[in-house]
Amino acid sequence: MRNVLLRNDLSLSLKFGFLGLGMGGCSIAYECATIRTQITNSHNPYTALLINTNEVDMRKFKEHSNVRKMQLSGFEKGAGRDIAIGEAAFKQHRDIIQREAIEHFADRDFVWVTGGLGGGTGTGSILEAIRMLYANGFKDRCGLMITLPRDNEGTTVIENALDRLQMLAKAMNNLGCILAVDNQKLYNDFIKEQPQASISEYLDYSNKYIATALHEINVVTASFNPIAGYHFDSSELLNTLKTPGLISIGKLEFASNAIDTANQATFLPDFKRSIERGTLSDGYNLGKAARVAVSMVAHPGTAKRIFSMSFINSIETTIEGLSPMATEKPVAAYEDPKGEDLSIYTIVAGLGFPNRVNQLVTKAKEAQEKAEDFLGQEDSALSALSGFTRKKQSEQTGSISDDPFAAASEVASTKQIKNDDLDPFSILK
Ligand SMILES: Nc1nc2c(ncn2[C@@H]2O[C@H](COP(=O)(O)OP(=O)(O)OP(=O)(O)O)[C@@H](O)[C@H]2O)c(=O)[nH]1
Ligand SMILES: [Mg+2]
Repeated sequence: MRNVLLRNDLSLSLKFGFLGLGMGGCSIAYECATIRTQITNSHNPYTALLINTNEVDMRKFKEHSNVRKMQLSGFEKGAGRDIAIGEAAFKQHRDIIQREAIEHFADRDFVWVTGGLGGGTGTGSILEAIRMLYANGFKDRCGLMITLPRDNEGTTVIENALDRLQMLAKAMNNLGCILAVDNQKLYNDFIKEQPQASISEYLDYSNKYIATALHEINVVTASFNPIAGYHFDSSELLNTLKTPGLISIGKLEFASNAIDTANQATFLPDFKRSIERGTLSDGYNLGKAARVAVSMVAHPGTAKRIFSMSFINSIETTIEGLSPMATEKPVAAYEDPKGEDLSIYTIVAGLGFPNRVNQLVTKAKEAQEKAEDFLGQEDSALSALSGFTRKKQSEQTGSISDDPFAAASEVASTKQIKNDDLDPFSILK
């Protein structure tokens, strides 16, 4: 499904709102809210409320009618990666944030609480933000979008993220979906394509990528007539987003002439991989999934050829094999009169945390062990130092008679020692 943003013949399933928290959360929310479509009366389909402590960071977001910015006064310098400060900042301003959220999200079908895990503001305020929305009528229409840090962001960032992930893990059965964006995965993909690019270019790319992925899922479920099988419609998309647990989205595009329906190898392995690899994160135990939905879109000519019963059946059988526990697994096929290729979108809901979280736990443990080793080394150096007594210089130099200048240097060094006696740390100079 190409040129989604340039077409005026598409519709949207759900009105999304984005409550951006901290720099990462605000950047993603802003990118989503600044999506512009050509759809009449939906040129600005999404809404964002951006909450941050840091005043300077807020300036990068331009004014838009559908974006509201709130800087938490008293915390202008940021939370400095301190979760407690981020949480305190949100709590202190909770009433006003609540008022703004109710006002801005009143007509929203679903609100994404969006935060980059690892810092102070977003990470610290995420639980409070969910509590606030739950207490104000958003219980059945909100979920979370969180980023997981990269390996090289340092121990504080990883530990902050794990701290809140532990709490989310305990509460997740009572929450809506959690969409995890694995920054390391997106970074690895990006660096392969653009090895010379900067981190800020990567972040920019990742935010656009996230916004587009979500928007496409929202469009594909509302824009076309189903031609075979089932229709995964807007209300089912909403039910899927309400499903507790992690959610993974996948996307696959084929040149339509690349597929031979009589030869499964031309499409089935790629289809399976696109679910396993996920667009934003991967490494899920798909066997645990509670729901899987597949939406396939193709040009009418291609659709007639490809969407045969046996093709749909092979897709259904693949899903059954991957996620046998899923209670709903619609496979929908659509004709797009303006489509050129075959696009397949999947959503898998009700999952546990991805393997990336295990990797972060291992990373944090390794860092702790390294720190202990390092401190151990320091201790042994200190005790070695305290047990060290400097020999007299004459003893160190060995046989004096071998050195014709020994007498002269002995006089000089004696003078030196006398002067240095004034400074207790002179031995270390
Ligand atoms: N995908 C993506 N991730 C981001 C972006 N900015 C930050 N992150 C991630 O989010 C994590 C938290 O960083 P920030 O959002 O800057 O932190 P904060 O919530 O503002 O917290 P403080 O600055 O400590 O108050 C980082 O460790 C990154 O992994 C972004 O623009 N896009
Ligand atoms: Mg910040």
